[in-house]
Amino acid sequence: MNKRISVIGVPMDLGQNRRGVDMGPSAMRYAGVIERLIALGFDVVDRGDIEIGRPSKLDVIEEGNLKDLKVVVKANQSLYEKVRSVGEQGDFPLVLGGDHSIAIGTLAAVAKERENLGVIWFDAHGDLNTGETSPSGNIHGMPLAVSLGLGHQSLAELGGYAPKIKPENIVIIGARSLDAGEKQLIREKGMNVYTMHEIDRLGMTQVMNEAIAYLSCGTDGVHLSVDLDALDPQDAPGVGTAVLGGTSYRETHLAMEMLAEQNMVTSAEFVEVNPILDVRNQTAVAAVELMGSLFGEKLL
Ligand code: B3U
Ligand code: MN
Ligand code: MN
Repeated sequence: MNKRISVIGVPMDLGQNRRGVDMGPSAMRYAGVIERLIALGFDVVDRGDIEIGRPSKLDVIEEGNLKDLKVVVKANQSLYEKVRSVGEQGDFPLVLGGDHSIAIGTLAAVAKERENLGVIWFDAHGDLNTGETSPSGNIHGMPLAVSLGLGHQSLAELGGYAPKIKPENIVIIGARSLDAGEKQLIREKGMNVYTMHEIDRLGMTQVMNEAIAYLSCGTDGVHLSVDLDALDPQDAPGVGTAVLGGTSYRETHLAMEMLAEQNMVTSAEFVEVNPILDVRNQTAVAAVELMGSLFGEKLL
């Protein structure tokens, strides 16, 4: 793993309906993310926050089932440029959200110079909707579909190319709330999804062993995207769309620890921390602790 980590905050809350997730980057900084990574021996540069615009009323009328499309595209364009520039300097990009719509910009940047980027997507959801299949019109439910080249052109072609990712290079872990259109897309593309059913049956160790073995062949980098709603709401209550029956605090740490041992992750983002819905910053603290494990923190 690179010795220098560039931390980029994205105070985005327009990819979904609940305000507050824009405070995620502050909450994770307050929970000590920078100090924690420095203590692990990394050179850490805090690049500050991406600027997020405010939507005009017209945007909603113009774009149908894609809420706040223009502002989401604009912020993702800025994020894309920022992640590209730190990547070109050889830094490890660590992006703090913000809602999951920001993965559109992160992925556009980290996939740009890679033919076969692998993606590990921890999430209760598939984030595989398009404007046509989305029940909500919320863009945070669409970033994986966008990275496959699906959906509105201004999203899919961000960074000037599409698709970003091949469906066979994606592994989704923790899913338990998939919409009809998402299930259909998963079947059509034969995508690798470890739902909570597989995690219950196989255990996190086997799930991660399989995911790691699978992505070790043929990928030229791995992006890790952690939506805190993958965790059970007991362990991560501060998220906008909590779904019962998620991964436990320890299971999720184990997953991060196993990734750290492999030294295979080349970029990461932690998203959907909503301090307004949180309990004493517990979810932001959990996110920062998970980052500790991902970057090699050991219990002993
Ligand atoms: N699949 C639903 C709900 C959802 C997606 N991502 C989150 N919630 N966090 C949708 O709106 O696309
Ligand atoms: Mn998500
Ligand atoms: Mn989710």
